[in-house]
Amino acid sequence: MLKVTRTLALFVAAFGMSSTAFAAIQTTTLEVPGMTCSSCPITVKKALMKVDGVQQVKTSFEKREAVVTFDDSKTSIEKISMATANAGYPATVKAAE
Ligand SMILES: [Cu+2]
Repeated sequence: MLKVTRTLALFVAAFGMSSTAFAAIQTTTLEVPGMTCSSCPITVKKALMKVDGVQQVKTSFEKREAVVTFDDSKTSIEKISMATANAGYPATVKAAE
């Protein structure tokens, strides 16, 4: 246990500022073409917010997209798009920041 802690401390020290690489907050725009009325974005948002690690969701019915902010140490784009697909809205990645 002590050894692990020491190794981790050295690792953090070695990487300095980039220690945030352990958990990066990412924002991804998903294209959700299946949203056909103004209540669809609400369903999509609810499905996305249930995913562990998702921090913020902004859906736009006009643009047929969902902007998802998530912690990539807890979830992934694959899990996120699976959540919308399970809710009936298959999504594809539009752009990643
Ligand atoms: Cu709808």
